[in-house]
Amino acid sequence: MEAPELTSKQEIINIQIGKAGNAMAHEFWRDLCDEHDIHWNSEDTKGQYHPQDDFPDHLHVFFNEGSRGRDNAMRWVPRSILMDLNMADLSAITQDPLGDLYRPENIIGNDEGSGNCYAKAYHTDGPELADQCLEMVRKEIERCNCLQGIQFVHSVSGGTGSGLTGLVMRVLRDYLDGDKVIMQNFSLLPSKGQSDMLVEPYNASLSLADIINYSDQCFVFDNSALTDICQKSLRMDVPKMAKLNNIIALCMSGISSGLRFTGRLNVDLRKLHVNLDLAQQMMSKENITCKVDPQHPGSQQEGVPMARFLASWAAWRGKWQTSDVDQIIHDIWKERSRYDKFFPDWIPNPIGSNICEAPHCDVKDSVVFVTNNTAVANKLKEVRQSWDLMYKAQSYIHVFTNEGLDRDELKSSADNMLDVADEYDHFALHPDKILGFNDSPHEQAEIEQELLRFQNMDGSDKEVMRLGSRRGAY
Ligand SMILES: Nc1nc2c(ncn2[C@@H]2O[C@H](COP(=O)(O)OP(=O)(O)OP(=O)(O)O)[C@@H](O)[C@H]2O)c(=O)[nH]1
Ligand SMILES: [Mg+2]
Repeated sequence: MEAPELTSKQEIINIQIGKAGNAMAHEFWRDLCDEHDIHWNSEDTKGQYHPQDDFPDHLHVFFNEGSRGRDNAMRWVPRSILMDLNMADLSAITQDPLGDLYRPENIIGNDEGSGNCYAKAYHTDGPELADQCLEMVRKEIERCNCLQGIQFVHSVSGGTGSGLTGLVMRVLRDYLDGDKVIMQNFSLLPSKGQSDMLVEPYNASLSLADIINYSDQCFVFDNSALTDICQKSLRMDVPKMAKLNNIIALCMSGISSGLRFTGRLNVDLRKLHVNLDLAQQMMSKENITCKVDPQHPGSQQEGVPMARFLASWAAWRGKWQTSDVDQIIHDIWKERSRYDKFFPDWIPNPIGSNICEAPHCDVKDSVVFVTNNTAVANKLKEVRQSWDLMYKAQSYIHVFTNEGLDRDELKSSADNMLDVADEYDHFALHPDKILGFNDSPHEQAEIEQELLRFQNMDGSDKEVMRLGSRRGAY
């Protein structure tokens, strides 16, 4: 069936890089196909759109129109570029029934391998692949009406996910030169004590420096937090990798749901029993995708300031009433709520929302809560600590310098990471009363400017999202 022609076509190009990146994104595409009723599991109708519900689908955001089959049915093609320096890992993805949907020319890889090293992927084996990727992006842009963004799905721990992603981001930023195309990353960060890769801290610091340089917003995950969600919230034993990827996919599809569906106006929605339980689930540490404590009370001893929510956004999916959603959000940050102190009073209306009536394909009624929380500084410091241990012992530095990476670059990537952490701490430590007497004139001017930025926003989730992801602070 034809997809309904809907409003503006604002396309997004997805680029999935490395083993974890491809596996995570593959689950995202499975969710998208299921939610938009694009068949992937039946040979006869593969890629075809057979709507089963009356939620209008904006297929063009993530899919291209492909060729027509014998029955004249259109085949929809994910707008995705798949990259890896290890073809064997890529074929695991492309040989899956859903793998047939990808455009074959957009599968870019070789068998060089990165040796798990950022520098090898960035300097030695990556450039040729990055050129091919640029060529594919050019072609994708030609097929687009108005490109709104490019998203990267990758891990920062592996050589390919870190180095090749950084290179491709740099090449595309140069190519897009000032265009208002949003770049966003879905990045898998290292988990403390779980590393299976020796040079992970170097890869991670170099990759985070690239994200700070080139990306507009970054959504972070780590396997240890995802495992906790599976075990504590979903009561599973030992979750398989695929389950972790499902949770990432759920977040990715939730975040983009407002772009992919139109809300209906006169819906007869079931009145939902709203209670604080939901607010608690949204705020629960057990449901966080990256292992930090967004409600950290702070500790002078450890030099950790109290965590603050700078800007947040809730993507609701399913049968939610606007009034109920407003109530839940208000219950979270209203004065004297149990979370009140974590919301600085110099940020008015700190939580934006959007409601998408089309539910997630598996979980139905749900909410994805995205927040720019200062506690992420601890994650950055954690990576920096393991980096320091390696660097002090001068371990494996030659692996990177032999591949053309400057020692200073390695050092400055780690410093960048710490700068961003400091910036977060600075915001976390801001006194709650605006323009407090203790602030220096310089600080006052800074706060005033920040405040002005907040006030100039119309409160729509789009704006909040942009705010939550000022470049350099994600
Ligand atoms: N959540 C999740 N994590 C994964 C998956 N596959 C690997 N990882 C983790 O991701 C991290 C990076 O590994 P890879 O993705 O294999 O690395 P890469 O980007 O292919 O880079 P190379 O080192 O060049 O192979 C490791 O810490 C793995 O534990 C996956 O399917 N899902
Ligand atoms: Mg790999």
